[in-house]
Amino acid sequence: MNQYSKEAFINLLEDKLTRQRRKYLEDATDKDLYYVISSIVKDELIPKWLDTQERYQQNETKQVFYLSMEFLIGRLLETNLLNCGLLDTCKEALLELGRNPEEVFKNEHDAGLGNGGLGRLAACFLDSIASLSYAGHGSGIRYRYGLFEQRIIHGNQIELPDYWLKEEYPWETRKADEAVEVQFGGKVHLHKKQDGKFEASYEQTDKVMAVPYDVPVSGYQNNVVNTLRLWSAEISPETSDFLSGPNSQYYHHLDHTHSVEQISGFLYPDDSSFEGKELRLKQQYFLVSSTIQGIIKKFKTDYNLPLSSMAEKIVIQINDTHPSLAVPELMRLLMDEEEFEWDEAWEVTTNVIAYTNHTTLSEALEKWPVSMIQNLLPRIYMIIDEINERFCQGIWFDHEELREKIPELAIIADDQVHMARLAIVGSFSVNGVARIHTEILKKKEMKDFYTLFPSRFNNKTNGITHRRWLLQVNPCLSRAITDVIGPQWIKQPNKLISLLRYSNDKPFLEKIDRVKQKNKQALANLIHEKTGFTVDEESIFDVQIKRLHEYKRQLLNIFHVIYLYNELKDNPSLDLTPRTFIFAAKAAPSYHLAKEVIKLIHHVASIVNHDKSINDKLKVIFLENYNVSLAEKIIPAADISEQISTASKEASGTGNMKMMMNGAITLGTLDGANIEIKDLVGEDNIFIFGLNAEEVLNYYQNGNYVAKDIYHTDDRVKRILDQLNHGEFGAEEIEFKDIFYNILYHNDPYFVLKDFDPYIESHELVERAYRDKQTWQKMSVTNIAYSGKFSSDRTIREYASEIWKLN
Ligand code: 26V
Repeated sequence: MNQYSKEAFINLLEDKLTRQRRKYLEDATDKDLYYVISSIVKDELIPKWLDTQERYQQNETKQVFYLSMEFLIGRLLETNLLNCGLLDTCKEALLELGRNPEEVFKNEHDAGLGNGGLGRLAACFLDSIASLSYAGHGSGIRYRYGLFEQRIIHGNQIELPDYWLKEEYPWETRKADEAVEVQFGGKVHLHKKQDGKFEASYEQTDKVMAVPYDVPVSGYQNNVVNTLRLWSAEISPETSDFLSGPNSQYYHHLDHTHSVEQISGFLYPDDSSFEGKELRLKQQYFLVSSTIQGIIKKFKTDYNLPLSSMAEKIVIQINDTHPSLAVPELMRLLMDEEEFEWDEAWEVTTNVIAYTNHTTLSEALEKWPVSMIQNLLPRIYMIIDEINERFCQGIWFDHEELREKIPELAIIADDQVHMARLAIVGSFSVNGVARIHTEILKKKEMKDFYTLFPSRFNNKTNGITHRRWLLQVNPCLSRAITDVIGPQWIKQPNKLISLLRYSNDKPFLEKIDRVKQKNKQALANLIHEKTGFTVDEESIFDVQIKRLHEYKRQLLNIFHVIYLYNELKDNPSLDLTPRTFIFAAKAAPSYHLAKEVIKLIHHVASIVNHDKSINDKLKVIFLENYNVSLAEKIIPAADISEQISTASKEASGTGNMKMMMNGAITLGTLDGANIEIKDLVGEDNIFIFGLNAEEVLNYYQNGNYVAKDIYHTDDRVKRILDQLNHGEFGAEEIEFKDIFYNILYHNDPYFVLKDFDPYIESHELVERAYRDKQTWQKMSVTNIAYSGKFSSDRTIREYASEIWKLN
């Protein structure tokens, strides 16, 4: 595939080292090598990048733009090497030079421009789009600070700024010549022109320059390089004139510069809870306006078509409601800049924009105060108002049966703009991210919209890129797979299904087991290095890694650990398969209860891990600063994948897919994509427990769940809660009272107590299954075999053929 021998690669490396870093090989640090190898890879990518763009232009290819406030891309060097076919050569070259490739790759700072699932999904999608040779690009914000770095001090989460751009980021190219201007505030006037049409003029707006930085998105060994365009907010040249003015103006200028640069200053660290912060709204409009201006400009130069035909060539997929101002912004640009009539503009807009919903949690639904949008984006507000007016009138006249529901359907209601409603009304496709999630949208959360627009709703079950999450992070497993079924699975992940033929093949099972053992050893070393704790490599590695949220129920997990600990204390000779419980999770900085749970996990860990009387049968590990790179280390070593959300709450989950693909067995509820995993692997190859979605929703509706009853009848539960309440796991007595009160006096909103008993039972089944090595290995292989369905290649093919209509 590539032109370099190991020797040639080493020569190139030496040459670049001297020219770019003024260093000889002997003196080069790992960082020097990182930068130099990145530059070699960039040289490989750039001609392909240019060719790809030219091809799209020449062929007037239909293109999709994936608009997202988050792209959690992690490190890129290894991926790009793999995609160029240079990974093996590079690794061999480094080894020959006595260098450890991992140590070199580690010098890349994770690009943590996302919170969790939604941002990582965007990154996996870009990978699949390019690898399947589709014309699709990402558009996001170049936050100067990514998601905070987490430190834990005495069990407390501390947030440190993530200044990921401190050193040069080698993958980006600044494209100053493609900057556009974004306007905020000011006044709008509508004038009637001679032909009777209205014209909008803007006065005294604050102008901000949006400067794009392009990052290449390479496809897997197919010569395709698409673009992730990240926009940065800068002071507009018009305003810069102040610089030469008198002193007061100078300071005013500095102040203004500061507030402009704030727009791309940092990523908001909340996920799943909406706060109406003005700066966040600015960020959203900044992303949307710059992206769509860029698209229109490019459309005019590259396509020999009128803008009225935009929908034939352009799709804008919006990742949740965060970029839903795309609807009024596209309307605005078409009407105010391109002289479209309302109906014409509406026709284009609603055929270009498609919306993906990622949550039904009511607290996460975006609703902006009317006054905030009016002040910050007066023209946009006028347009939203008009969309709303027409939409409500349409219901009034054409859907009498829904007249009463207008207040629940209106885009503007109770002095707020409801962004999900705007997104549904303004787009041609609305999709959920797993089968059950889409069903809940259609039957419950968005029921009336589904009645209005049945053909818009569709499901696209999430996926993950198997290139990163198997091939790259687990090379030994990948080799073992290729050894038996050949390499076709890399291009066609569905081929992993052939592994079923080896699910009784003892030598293969043993090989898979050795690989897992090796990965567990590596993780054990990392755990030791990071926490000082020694864990038993033979123990069950039971893993829960995801954002910390009540609905994800890390609390249920730690309650089980406390239960096991209590059992061992009562009976130290209890025959228990040793377990290592591994957690990693960031909590939103203002999410008090989530932070309490982190603290509880740490306090339990410090008691359990130091208690000699339990003979190392239990260990509790919390790895701090969960991010993509840490996930890459943990996932290949997982035996059990904890996916224990309250049923109906987790839209899909994607960590479940990553761990399944690496041979872990899911222990989970019937929620999100767990259900689809279960349907594939069958009940014997997964551990399912607890309430299902219907039961949960019925409890909520009927209000007939009483947590206190369980506290009073289940001694195990009472003991744990009393231990919390009496400060047995706290430094002082008051610690963990909030958790206690939340469960007993707020009636356990996420059914931790209700699912406690079935969860314990399920863990007992896990333990029993693990004792029978061969059965376990067979389960593991079965999971890997069926995981091909969860490659994001499958997901992207579905988007491309059913929504985007790409070739
Ligand atoms: C929500 C909000 C609320 C407003 C403030 C800022 C903010 C930032 C991010 C979010 C994201 C919430 C939605 C989300 O992340 N959903 C997750 O999407 C994954 C990919 O589809 C899916 O696997 C998870 O189940 C779902 O929770």
